[in-house]
Amino acid sequence: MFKRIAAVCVVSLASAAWADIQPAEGFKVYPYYLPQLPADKSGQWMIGFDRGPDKDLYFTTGDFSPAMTLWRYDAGGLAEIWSGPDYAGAGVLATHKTVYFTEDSNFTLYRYGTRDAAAPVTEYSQPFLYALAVRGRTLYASGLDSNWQSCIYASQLRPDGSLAEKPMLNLGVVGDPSGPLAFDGAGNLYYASGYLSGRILKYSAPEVHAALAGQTPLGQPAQHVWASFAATGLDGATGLAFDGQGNLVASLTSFGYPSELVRFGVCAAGNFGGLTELASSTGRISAVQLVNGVICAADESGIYTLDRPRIPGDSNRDGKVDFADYQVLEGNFNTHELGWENGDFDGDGLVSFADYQQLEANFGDSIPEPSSLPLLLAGLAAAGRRKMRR
Ligand SMILES: [Ca+2]
Ligand SMILES: [Ca+2]
Repeated sequence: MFKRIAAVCVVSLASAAWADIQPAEGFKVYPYYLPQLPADKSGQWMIGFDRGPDKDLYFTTGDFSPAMTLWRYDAGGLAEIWSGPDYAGAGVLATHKTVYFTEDSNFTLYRYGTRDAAAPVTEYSQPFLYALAVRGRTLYASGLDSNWQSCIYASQLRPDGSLAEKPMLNLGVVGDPSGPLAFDGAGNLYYASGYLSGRILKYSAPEVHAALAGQTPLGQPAQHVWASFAATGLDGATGLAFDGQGNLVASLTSFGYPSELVRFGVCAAGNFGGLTELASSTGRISAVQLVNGVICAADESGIYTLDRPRIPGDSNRDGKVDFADYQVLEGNFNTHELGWENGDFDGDGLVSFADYQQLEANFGDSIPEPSSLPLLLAGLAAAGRRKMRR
């Protein structure tokens, strides 16, 4: 039965062709990181990602041979951490000093200590773990029980990142096919169906605590429906994250593609406050994460951010390209820095001459130090040309 689900995924995803994400009116799509994988892995596409507290980016890629790879992108550039002959699972979670990721061939959860020299280790196995989330020192996962009912599982984390509870605690049946989960700042748990029902459930922080304490399981999904997105025509979600304003952003699909990125408004009282479409794709928008205050979403080709229109070169996003932006770029020049805010405007993970050219082309007239700027720009341009000739 598990193999059959994997086979459905194969059919569903294989025909989705690296499609562009199209922004909704008023928004634009910007590349956050489009990895250049080595030739022997270039056929793999992005599955999941997370950026840990140490700012390193971890992501998985995979294909249907099957093969999957865990990568890290940091100051040293792109590094392969682990690879195996497995279907990549949806879950990648970078937290504290530990990265967790899942594969969907044998439903294994791997643990990787980012400060250790050791390779990732098998931490836990249970059909069918789908999405991962962490709050405090507790790891949560959505998955199926032996009766094929979707449940929320949890385990305390030991100091070394290993799971204290194996099997993981079953916090209760949440009804809908397994989808992503996320916590708001107050510890309320939001859970989106993976397909079929098109709704998001909400369990309050006290309800989660009671379930963790073994008092009252979560359960009663019909009484916990927070929002429905059936009106979008899509019935499932693959990614869920809170944005910097406390609203919930989700990638929606009907088991593959097409897909949409939407924002569920959260009212002051915590109620659902309306749906805003951010982007759509004929392909598959999957993992969603808040990175440095900006919502990032992955499709097959890489990670993108959705934002109001920006001017290329405006690294601090104050609406003008000026000396402050130049200083950011200069400070990071020729380093492996991710993100527009660090001067990587084209999303190749390197602050380079190509980024400088975008800044130069849009350089505005509000320059705090007009006398010194042309010289600085000329110096940087020369440095860039020297680098390019090499
Ligand atoms: Ca600026
Ligand atoms: Ca760049």
